[in-house]
Amino acid sequence: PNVIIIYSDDLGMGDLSCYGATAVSTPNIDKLAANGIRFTDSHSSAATCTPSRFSLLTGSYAFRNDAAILPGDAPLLIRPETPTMAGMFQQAGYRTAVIGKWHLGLGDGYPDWNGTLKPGPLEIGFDYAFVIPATLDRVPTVYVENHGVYQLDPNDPITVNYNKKVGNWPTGTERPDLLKVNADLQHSNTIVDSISRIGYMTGGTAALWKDQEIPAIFLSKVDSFINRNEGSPFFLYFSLTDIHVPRDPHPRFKGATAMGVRGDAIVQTDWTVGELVRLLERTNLLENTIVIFTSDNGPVLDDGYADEAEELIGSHDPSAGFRGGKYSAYEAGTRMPTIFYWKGSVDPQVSDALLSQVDFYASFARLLNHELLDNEAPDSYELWDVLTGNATAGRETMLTESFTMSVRRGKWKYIAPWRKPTPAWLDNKRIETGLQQEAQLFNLQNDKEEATNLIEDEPEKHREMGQLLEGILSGATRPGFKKI
Ligand code: NG6
Ligand code: CA
Repeated sequence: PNVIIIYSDDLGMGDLSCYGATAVSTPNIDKLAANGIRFTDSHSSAATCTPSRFSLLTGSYAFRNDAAILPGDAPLLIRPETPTMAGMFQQAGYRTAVIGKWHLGLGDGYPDWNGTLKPGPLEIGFDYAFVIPATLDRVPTVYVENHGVYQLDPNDPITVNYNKKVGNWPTGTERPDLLKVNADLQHSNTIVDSISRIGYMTGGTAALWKDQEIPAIFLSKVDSFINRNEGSPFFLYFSLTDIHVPRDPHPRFKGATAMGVRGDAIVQTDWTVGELVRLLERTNLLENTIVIFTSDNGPVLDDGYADEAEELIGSHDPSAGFRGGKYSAYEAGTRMPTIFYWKGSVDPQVSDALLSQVDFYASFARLLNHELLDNEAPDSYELWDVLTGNATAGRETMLTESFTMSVRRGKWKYIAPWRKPTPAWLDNKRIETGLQQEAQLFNLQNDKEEATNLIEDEPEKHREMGQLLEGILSGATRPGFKKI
């Protein structure tokens, strides 16, 4: 079968109606859920984007590579010699593509925006790439197709700088009157498309993206990728930019919810999924295509722009009753909406199995009959039967990363102490990071809200969970893995 992983950005489990949302309706995603496996305890490897994406593609916990949120001008984080899930599909004869958000760095050293951006996705297993380099709120605000900036006019080269202003395009600090949405200081650098961003840029006018058009542009690239590869199976990592900030959905979604742009961006996400499914139907591929829908980290309301996400949230709970959200060590940081859809090939059900996105790698290896190399996918567990709803016992233990590290063993959850200062930009947000000087221990069985810290009451469990974490930190967890 073809395999598509739809990876949304900053979408919470509670943001979808199939997980209980009532203030927004997501019929297209709900349809996949109703006819597939809907997971309730499936996790990204981290509470932020870059580390989660690193883990998804490499089957490795992100700390093994020091993966943290990357600036928009970072070099490629995954070294070309690292085995990736895309590379595995490629070896199995699939055509592979990444379309959407990248945020794993480009190039060696400093990216050459006006030349060849290499190494990048094409050097780590993708046959085709059409990406935005980092995040919607970071410069350069251009698409990259394969090895170069898309639609760049060579007479109008791009300059990017994350430390000081370059060129004479106004910044949000200088010209707040030009903005469609106000932003905090970090997001008040160069203005592009009436939105100020993190970082400074100038040049590349013909290549600049228009925020409202991004989902349709991605879909058109998906359409041509699929049509180009008629006859051969494909693996598509479809990495949506919704619902990350700045949220500027297409005007057709304006007012689709009473929650402002954040709610409307959820509706746009659902539309994108619907369009993709219709494309698969049109091309007669739906029955032979596995579609996974999930997200990279938990939900956040105010992430730098005054877009009224907080003011208009009403009783909507993006964290679906769990504590925390994006950046947080608590459950909602990594507990992701996760749907496995394979028309006609799985028994629709809800699964409470514990699962991590690092497991997709080894699980698809099983599908492909690919025997993992000694140095491949160090933390990935083969859970194909769980993914497809043929088994209910998922992982027994799991690591998740925020700034600190957390481990699960069954329903027990341990959050390691954090004794360094919280980054200043995070400190002044109203975000429950879960970072505390002392360790925390919860029993999610009867305390899914992580309200009662049992660290004093359960010294034995404390020791056991601490040891579990030490063990994970000291080496790969996949049986059979050998470093070479
Ligand atoms: C943070 C940004 C935030 C967002 C995040 C990455 C500031 C103050 N905040 O540093 O806006 O871009 O990085 O989000 O700079 S993620 O989903 O890609 O991890
Ligand atoms: Ca994200």
